[in-house]
Amino acid sequence: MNAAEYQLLRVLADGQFHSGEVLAGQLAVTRAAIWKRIQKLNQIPGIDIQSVHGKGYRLPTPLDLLDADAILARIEPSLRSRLPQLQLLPVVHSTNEFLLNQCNPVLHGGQACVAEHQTAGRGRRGRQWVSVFGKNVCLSLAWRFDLAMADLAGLSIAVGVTVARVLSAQGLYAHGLKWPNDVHVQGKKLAGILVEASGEMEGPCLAVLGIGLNLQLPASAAGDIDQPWTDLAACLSPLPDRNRLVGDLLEALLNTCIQYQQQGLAPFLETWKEYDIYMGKQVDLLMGDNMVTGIYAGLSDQGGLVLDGPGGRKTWYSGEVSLRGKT
Ligand code: BT5
Repeated sequence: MNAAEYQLLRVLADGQFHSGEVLAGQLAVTRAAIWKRIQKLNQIPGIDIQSVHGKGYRLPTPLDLLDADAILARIEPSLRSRLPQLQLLPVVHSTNEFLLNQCNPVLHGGQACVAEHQTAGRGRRGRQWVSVFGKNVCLSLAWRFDLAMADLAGLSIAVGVTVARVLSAQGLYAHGLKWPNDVHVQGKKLAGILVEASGEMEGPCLAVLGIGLNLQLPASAAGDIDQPWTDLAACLSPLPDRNRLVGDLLEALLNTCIQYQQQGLAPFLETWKEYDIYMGKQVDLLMGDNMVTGIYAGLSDQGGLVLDGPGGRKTWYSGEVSLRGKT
């Protein structure tokens, strides 16, 4: 989506009718140019601008588009200096990929990027993260840690705790955390976290913390999701303002990075327990073609999964966990 199309969408975001003539005057182009832009916009998943003879164009429901001022207004002023760059992108492959490629290595503090839509949003191990335009949170924060690469192993646990706390502060109470990086509501995935790091083995390291959170995900767009999923619209009313939510997540993430640099994972582990959905349950842990079964006994100090299995207690650092008998 180019800047002119995004500008047109901003006018239409109110969900009201706008005639082609008025739009053309407002944006100083021809009516034909407006029509062309509408056709382009309608090719993007989640955008469905209607055209009604004699009335004009409108979106069937208003869009809560991203707004940098509204996002930054949620971040405590003393923390804002730790975020020298916040970029809003209408459409990008992946906010994590964007920051990994663009991140300024000498910048002090964090660089964040939020997108209206990702065309190649990514999960772990090449999996896909699905989103539609303007109705989800696709947020990444890049942060330079003066820590060895191995010390970042628990970062996605800390980020999970951070997201869970922010959601609690919005009034959600039914959510929990599934090791290593999912936020679930009643067995359905609401949000996912992807931490990607690069740097020297002994540090410093650049970590990009990515959060994908469904606000309103239409079922028509979710066909590629191969597990139960949900969105905030299904479990929280009223739905939080999207910019405020992004601002709150960013503020919390900045605090998490600062705390993790100083204290590591330890302060987050206690809170993880409050949200842990599998504690004491019999689970399967799938690692490629191998599966181990045991009683889920919480997390190790490094954020690994502790399982009490037939061979005794063991800690695992990768794999997909599910309740026994469910995939
Ligand atoms: C994750 O991976 O859950 C990490 C997702 C991180 C997405 C954010 S968005 C901002 C930043 N930029 C990126 O490119 N990525 C990050 P994983 O645990 O591997 O889970 C992936 C699986 O979740 C998929 O295989 C689907 O089964 C499921 N899934 C995909 N999209 C979903 C959605 N919108 N809601 C719920 N589940 C989804």
